[in-house]
Amino acid sequence: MSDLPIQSIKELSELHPKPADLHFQYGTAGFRTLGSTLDSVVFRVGLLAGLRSKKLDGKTIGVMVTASHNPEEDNGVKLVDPRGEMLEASWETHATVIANAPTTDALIDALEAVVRNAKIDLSKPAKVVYARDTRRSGPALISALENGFKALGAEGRNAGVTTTPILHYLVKAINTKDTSESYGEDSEEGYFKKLSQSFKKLTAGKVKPEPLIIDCANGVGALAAAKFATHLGETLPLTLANTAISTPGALNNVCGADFVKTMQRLPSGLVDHLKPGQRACSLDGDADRLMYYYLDERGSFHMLDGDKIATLVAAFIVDLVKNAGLDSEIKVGVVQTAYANGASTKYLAERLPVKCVSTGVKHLHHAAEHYDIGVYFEANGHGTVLFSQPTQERFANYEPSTPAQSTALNHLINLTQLINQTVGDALSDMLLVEVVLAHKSYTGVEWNSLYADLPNRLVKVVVSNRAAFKTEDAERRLVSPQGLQAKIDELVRKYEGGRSFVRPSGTEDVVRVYAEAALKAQSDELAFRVAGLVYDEAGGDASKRPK
Ligand code: G16
Repeated sequence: MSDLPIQSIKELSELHPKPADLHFQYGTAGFRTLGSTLDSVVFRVGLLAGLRSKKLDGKTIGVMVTASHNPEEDNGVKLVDPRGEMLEASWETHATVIANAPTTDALIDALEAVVRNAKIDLSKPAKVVYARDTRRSGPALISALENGFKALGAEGRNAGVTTTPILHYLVKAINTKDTSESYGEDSEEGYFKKLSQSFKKLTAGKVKPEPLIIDCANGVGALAAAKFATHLGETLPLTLANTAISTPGALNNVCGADFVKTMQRLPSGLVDHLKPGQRACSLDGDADRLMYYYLDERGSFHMLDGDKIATLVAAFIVDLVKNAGLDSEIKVGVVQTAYANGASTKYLAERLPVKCVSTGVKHLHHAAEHYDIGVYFEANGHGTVLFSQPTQERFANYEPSTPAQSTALNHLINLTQLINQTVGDALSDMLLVEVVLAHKSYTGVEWNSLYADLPNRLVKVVVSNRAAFKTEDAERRLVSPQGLQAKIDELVRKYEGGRSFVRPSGTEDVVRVYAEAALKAQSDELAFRVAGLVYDEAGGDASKRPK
């Protein structure tokens, strides 16, 4: 057994001291906070990524530097496990401990404890692939990360400025290279080729679609969408909006998927371009979330969110499985969170199994793995479809008995190539939606009419200590602060079709309040009254009391 390279860790750690007054937490999507405070955290994540790789026998680990939907001044860092999935939960604890070690000596002690507890063989190689989004704090953080690799002697591969889902793809492609489970060429180009070729196969013979407008949130999705536009050509004409990736202050500002979902209105930059009925969609800051929408003849805005995407896609896949003659052996299920609109859950549950889990892709992903085909989407547009390995093998060896079965089977096989199964991927999901719309000959209006959303409202409350908020039952009920849930229940009973829940965000320093009711005015009122309760209970910032 070799030892930790203590001298080089010490020397480089001194260049990245931990700010004394800050506590860091590996949350819903890794570490996220002001980019200017993250130097020590990212250096230490570099060390941890190396250890994680050694623990997994030298498999390549991913590191993504991004704060996704958060404001431009924020940044973040998260680790990706070898199959392209989020970091295993037990290592999130190691990450938090290591990030908070107050001194270099304490850091070495914490690293040694991880090596001991996780039984890591330090003689194994360490390999990491890493990337960042377009934030201005990114380059300096990447240097800190590289120092972490250097300190541990890990081999790093820089994937440059790219989307989070492409980084996840690369991790899986690298680790499955030259195996029977090969995920594709381990390059950005390989990703674009794989997805666009399967898209072309899936839409062959279909009517050429009207141009689709993409709001790129002034983020890294603009670069990836432009590459897709070249690969797809006339198969899917794309018009890109909000592509100002180097304009300070533009990222996610009055645009992007999170803005559209929260404000339920058009992002800036699209008003003059969108014709009635024309499809448009928004990506978020690292292109892992997708929101569709259109304007009707009267100019009213209609949003097609993650729930609508889950419904569209699940129904399409269920039909294909049935048409292929595989419905008795392959089961499709859907995973949602408490934010799923009640009308979507009702619609889905009448047709197939539906499970509700806590917020965070990692929770949805793991739950979806229990199905032969698991469709998971958060209402905020983050999601994908997983085909289990046995299901993919069944597709490969199944012999259809009719031409119709053969066509459906081919579509299913092509879908396994089109969909980025490692994580929610806005651009892959966008192509998936376009495939379904083309097959069904649906416009946005027809898609939207599958079910009518219950009016709903999402509100953020700034409180002095969001850690005081603890939940149970997949975040649908509060257990702390004591007594608050009973007050929420009492309020909810006064509203027809009322539903509301409160949970602390894992990516922003706020508590989130969600409310639904039969009428729009009521859902707004319920959300603000529950937010008022939260504020009163938790000593919120007086200037930010929800009104
Ligand atoms: C991240 C997570 C999502 C989660 C979202 C909001 O998204 O990956 O699963 O829904 O944060 O989480 P919270 O409500 O805890 O702040 P993204 O797009 O920012 O990476």
